[in-house]
Amino acid sequence: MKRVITYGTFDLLHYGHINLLRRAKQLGDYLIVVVSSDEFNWNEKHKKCYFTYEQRKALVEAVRYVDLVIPETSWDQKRSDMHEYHIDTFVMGDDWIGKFDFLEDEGVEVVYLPRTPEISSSQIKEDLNMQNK
Ligand code: C2G
Repeated sequence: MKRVITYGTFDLLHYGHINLLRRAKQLGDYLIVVVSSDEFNWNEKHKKCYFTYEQRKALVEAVRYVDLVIPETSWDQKRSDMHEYHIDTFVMGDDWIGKFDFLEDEGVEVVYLPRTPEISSSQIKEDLNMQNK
């Protein structure tokens, strides 16, 4: 059983996220999604999420490609996650290209997939703000 993992905030879940999750699942048989906690988002990514971690977790869990959702609480958990969850392939959108190549040292394949253009959680917020003006 080939095990794939990916990380993200997944706020305001949209078709760009779904495109990523579908392609990640196509790389294996079991997909683990590590969703950033509220504290991690605020302290480390300076992102204020619209949905809480629990709400974002429930949305991602509802996606047919996803087999398990766990919390991301630190930038440093990736190395141990690869071993704890017996990961074969690590996947991220190519806005992160090169940033996680070090995980190859842990014996995993590192794959960067093209992002879906034009859509992002921040773009959605911006567009909604404009409409309310
Ligand atoms: N994504 C995508 N296309 C978009 C938007 C996002 O392919 N239009 C991908 C991103 O490249 C990422 C995943 O969807 O692989 C989740 O995106 P975010 O929720 O923005 O996650 P991010 O803030 O990049 O957090 O430790 C890694 C971080 O947790 C990644």
